[in-house]
Amino acid sequence: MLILLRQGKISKWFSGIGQEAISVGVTHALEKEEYILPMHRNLGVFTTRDIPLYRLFAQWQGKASGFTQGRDRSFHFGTQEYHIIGMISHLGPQLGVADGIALAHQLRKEKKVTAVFTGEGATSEGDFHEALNVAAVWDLPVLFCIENNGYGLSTPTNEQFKCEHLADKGKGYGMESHIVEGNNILEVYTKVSKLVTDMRENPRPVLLEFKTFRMRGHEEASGTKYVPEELMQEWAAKDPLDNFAGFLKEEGVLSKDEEQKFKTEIQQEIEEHLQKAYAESEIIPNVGKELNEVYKHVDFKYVKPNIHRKNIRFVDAISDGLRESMKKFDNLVIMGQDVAEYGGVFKITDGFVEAFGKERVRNTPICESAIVSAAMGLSINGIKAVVEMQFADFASSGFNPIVNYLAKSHYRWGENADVVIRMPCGGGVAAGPFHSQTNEAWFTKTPGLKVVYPAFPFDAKGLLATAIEDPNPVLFFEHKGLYRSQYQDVPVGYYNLPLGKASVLKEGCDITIVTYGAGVHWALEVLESNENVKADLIDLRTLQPLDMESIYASVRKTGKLIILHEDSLFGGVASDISALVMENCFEHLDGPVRRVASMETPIPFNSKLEQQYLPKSRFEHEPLELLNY
Ligand SMILES: Cc1ncc(C[n+]2csc(CCOP(=O)(O)OP(=O)(O)O)c2C)c(N)n1
Ligand SMILES: [Mg+2]
Repeated sequence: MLILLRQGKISKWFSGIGQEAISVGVTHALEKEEYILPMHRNLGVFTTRDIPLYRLFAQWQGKASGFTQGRDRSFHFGTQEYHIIGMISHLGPQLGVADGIALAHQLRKEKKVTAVFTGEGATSEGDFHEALNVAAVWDLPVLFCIENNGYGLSTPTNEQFKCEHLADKGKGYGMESHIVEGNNILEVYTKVSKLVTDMRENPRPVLLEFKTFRMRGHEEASGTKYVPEELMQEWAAKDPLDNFAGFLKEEGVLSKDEEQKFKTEIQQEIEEHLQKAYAESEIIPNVGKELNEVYKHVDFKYVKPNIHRKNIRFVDAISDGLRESMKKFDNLVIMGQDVAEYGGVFKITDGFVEAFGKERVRNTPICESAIVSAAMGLSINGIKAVVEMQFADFASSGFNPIVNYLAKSHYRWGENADVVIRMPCGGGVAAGPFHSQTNEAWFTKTPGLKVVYPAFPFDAKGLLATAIEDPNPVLFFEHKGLYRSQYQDVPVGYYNLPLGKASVLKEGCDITIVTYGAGVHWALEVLESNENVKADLIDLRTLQPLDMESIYASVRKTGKLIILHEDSLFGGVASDISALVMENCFEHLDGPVRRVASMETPIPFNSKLEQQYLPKSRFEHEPLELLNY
């Protein structure tokens, strides 16, 4: 690998030289169908699972036949074929994903262990703490493997954590933990084999700290100047390969000739597979292909609503929709803070534990990042998940796995994230800057996510069903102000509605008003008190995919457009709609496109300040002004 790297025949690669015994030993101790989640130094996991080398070379050369088709580099890929789930660069989320995979096994009553790796540096991330805590509380059979190799890039362990051994942290999580001599393959293999055999029968997480050393730089370009020479010598004497070979020779198991024969064979294998990878075809960029593979393809099958309807509130429609999906999909799990017996802070899952059991309606510790990661893991292992954010504001604590893991996995290596994140959002309830935001633009910006934002009970129920059916990650915004103020006759039983279709609530030839969420109700109010304004009122319902065709059609007719939203102005959805309309309908416009949105401040608590912040009052005169332009 070192030679190939220097020759420029493979791209960036992180050496595991000195640490091989851990990857190889752990992987050998697991069954082939048990998932392993490696890090950047774990080449031994991939080779021990017998992935043909040419496939690895093709990945590192960014070839079309690589695991990511040239879309991601180095070890950043997974493969269901080999039950290996590769990392994202952010390191920590892997640990929570392992929790989700293990939970899926546990729900199906399968006796399987999941192993996940981390460096000692990444144990400083909050994700490490969150994932261990969740695994402990839920008794998940996850083997957490810390490779303590002395450095995180250039930072030595004493600048990374204060405890003597990372294994000592196990106690704080109520978790069994052990220190393992990581450079001794026999010790690694025997200890791990014994442990996982027991964990399959007595499910529980176990924390292992493998003591080892990184003999090369973080990656080759960065070198090892900061490592004292004595340390290098000390650990060179403990080299796992030399020592194991020496041991086998002493025991009379391996002769010099045999050793040479193995080496020659492996060299030939490498050479042969390298040539094969070279022969693999190069990527030919194709815009359509790239765009098509961001999301898993969905064939929407319309389920017609029942004619029997009941007059219910928005909040009941969400609850009803969730309940119908729980009945339809027996592999659907709901996770969130206080969602079980308590029924969630908005009582949407009230009674769900009685109906579906505690296994499927799961209270979580307060750890959004680990739970979103766990939802990804559930999806990888065949379970659908709905995650309830207690308030949409708290999605920021799970932001990283949403925008980097859920959003990017399908594009990167074809793995979808069958996860819906419910987002109770919105202002007007005097709840201050952290319980009132409508943060959809954080997510509409990120390719790979779908974003739904209904304004009526009927739409909320039907779109939630579709969001849950959809195998892609969906952020589902529910405006808290609408929960108990909006009533509608909603069909009983299961039905769905397509994503990416706006609804035209009013038709008029003078002006187009585009909005969503609470904005729809503000616009309706204003139009009702201004009967001389003849407007098309478009409720977007979903923001990603976005129904631009309905907007263009209306603007071509009216020539005038106002976009209204509750989010603050800059970088909001209105800005993109405005730009797209200018680009595509310029000749049809008879006036400037107007964006009406909240002020550029955090959302304040005092209700007078809040009313000033929100765009409703500023919107009132907009239609007339534009009409008179
Ligand atoms: C969230 C995040 N911060 C920083 C980095 C940059 N980074 C990549 S690997 C690394 C060091 C990791 O150290 P450790 O966990 O000990 O693993 P090792 O490289 O020693 O195997 C750093 C700082 C990153 N990838 N992700
Ligand atoms: Mg390290």
